[in-house]
Amino acid sequence: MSVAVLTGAGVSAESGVPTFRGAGGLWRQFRAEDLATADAFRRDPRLVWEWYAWRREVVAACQPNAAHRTIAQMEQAAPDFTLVTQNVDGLHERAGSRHVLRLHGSLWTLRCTREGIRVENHEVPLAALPPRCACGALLRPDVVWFGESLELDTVTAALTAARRADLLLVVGTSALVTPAANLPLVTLEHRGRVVEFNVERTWLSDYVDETILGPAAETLPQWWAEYQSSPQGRG
Ligand code: BV8
Repeated sequence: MSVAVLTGAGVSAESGVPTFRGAGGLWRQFRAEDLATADAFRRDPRLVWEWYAWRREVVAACQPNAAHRTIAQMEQAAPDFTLVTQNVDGLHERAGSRHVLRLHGSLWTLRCTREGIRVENHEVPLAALPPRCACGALLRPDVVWFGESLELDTVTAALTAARRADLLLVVGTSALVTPAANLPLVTLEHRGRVVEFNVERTWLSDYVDETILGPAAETLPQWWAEYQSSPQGRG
């Protein structure tokens, strides 16, 4: 039984991390699409870094919630399990998930714009804004911006997991950003079962096998407990 989970910003909502498109998804009246681009960074690296520095401070004060913890328990229980996340907040790792396919990178890694080298950095607040590499070049957040391609090996692994999944759980995503939003369709195309967890219906709801409405920190632990005591889960 191959199980995969795809998460979006909604899985971190109850930890206090603002989602992108729901209430609170704005920062100084900017939309993510305005700031999460290479052009915005070229035009005003300080403004873009102020947004990321603010997000790092918000996330550093948040704790993983019961949905993150349930997904970490699933990884321990299911021999064939893959977690794919669109999130960059690192809360899955802090909840104990050990293998995380991070489609869009991480707030906690910086990348030199000249040499391309990556450095882990958990300074809150950042020592300098914008931060610079020892070589003098600007450091950028090591995230995938709109219009940038995802890391090929990460996307390939995520597509393979979606293709092989007998069961895919889609947790807290508006499914508006591609290629992540295509993963559930790959599972459906390969006759896997897809269960969506969200507080509202999305365009995916018409295609998936089941949509469970409610906050993921409540619905996912409840679903997991019922699944574990079902014949399927005990098998
Ligand atoms: C690519 C990292 C090839 C940065 C992010 C036109 C021009 C150029 C490109 C495009 C275009 N049209 C389409 C594209 C492709 C584009 C795209 O999809 N754009 C969208 C906006 C239409 N994609 C890309 O550019 C990708 N690259 O395709 O490369 C290419 C190259 C060049 C040109 C074309 C193609 C790169 C996409 C990666 C962008 N980076 N993040 C950062 O974080 O700063 S995306 C960003 O959105 C986050 O990663 C976020 O996770 C992601 C998706 O959003 P969600 O996670 O779904 O969050 P959202 O707020 O939307 O929804 C939250 C959901 O949770 C809601 O449904 C809500 O109801 C629910 N919820 C709330 N509370 C709860 C809950 N659910 C459960 N419980 C709760 N308590």
